[in-house]
Amino acid sequence: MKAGFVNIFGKPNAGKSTLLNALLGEKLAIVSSKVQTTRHRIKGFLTEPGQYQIIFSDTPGIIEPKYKLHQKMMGSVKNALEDADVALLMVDAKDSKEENHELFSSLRLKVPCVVVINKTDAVKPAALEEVKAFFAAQPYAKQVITISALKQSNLDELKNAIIHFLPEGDPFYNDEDLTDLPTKFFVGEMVREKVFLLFGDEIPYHTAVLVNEFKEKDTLIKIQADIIVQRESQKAILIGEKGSMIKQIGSAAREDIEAFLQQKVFLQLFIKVRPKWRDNDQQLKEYGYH
Ligand code: GDP
Ligand code: K
Ligand code: MG
Repeated sequence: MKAGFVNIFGKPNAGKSTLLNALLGEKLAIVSSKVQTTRHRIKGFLTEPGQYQIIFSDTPGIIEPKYKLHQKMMGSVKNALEDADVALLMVDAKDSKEENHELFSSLRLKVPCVVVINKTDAVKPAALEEVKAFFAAQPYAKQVITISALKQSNLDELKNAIIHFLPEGDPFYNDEDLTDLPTKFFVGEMVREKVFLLFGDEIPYHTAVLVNEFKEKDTLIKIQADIIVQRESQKAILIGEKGSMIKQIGSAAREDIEAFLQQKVFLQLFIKVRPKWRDNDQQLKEYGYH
């Protein structure tokens, strides 16, 4: 049997989280068109009993840290660099090849690397061939595969390549497990995603979500979560006129959570102001950024 860690690296917005979800057929990682949506290392397991267990990790896009939250984010990337058996180096086909090449070289990975050129649906075939040839010539590229994570095209080819490079070994997790993170984590992420989708420029980067209560009550799951922001003015924006925005966040998040849990949910959201939480070790820990 083959088993091991396959970690996805790349610049912000390459499509790493979209790929994880597409490979697993389950929405584990939140997705938005904004950079730095993903803050954690998120593992998802793909198991074919007796044949393979692939432990995928989605990671935050690689950036220069500007505050402590960023440092924690890049810490999780570093961990993923250390335990990879196979690395997927993901590049947006529309993005600068040279910049991505510089990043991939700087990672100095010693494990087999598959360069995954994503967003084939958004470029012309000739341009794609050029990107493909460029990466095929790089010493770190064991293989180059072009996909569209969004349209789910060519994922089987990618999966076969991964299995080919995966080491022999026993499975690390039970066949039926999908992830090692608690349900509560995903619930918080679904709320956070709505903030990324509904609000412009700055707000999402000042926001964290803390799930305080997760209780099964008869046929319903009761969830209470706090949305944390840094300033009173941000709180007012999140609440919106007569509560219109918080209502939108709540109903969109509830829909996703119900689909994920396959159960009816009562979701209660509060907004709290915690100045400078992004640079406060204790608060970062409380909100799940270790
Ligand atoms: P990450 O930051 O690398 O995790 O990227 P995301 O998965 O969050 O995706 C960033 C943006 O790119 C989102 O708007 C996605 O819908 C979009 N995206 C991801 N994969 C594709 C793709 O194959 N084609 C196109 N056109 N867009 C994609
Ligand atoms: K993103
Ligand atoms: Mg992501």
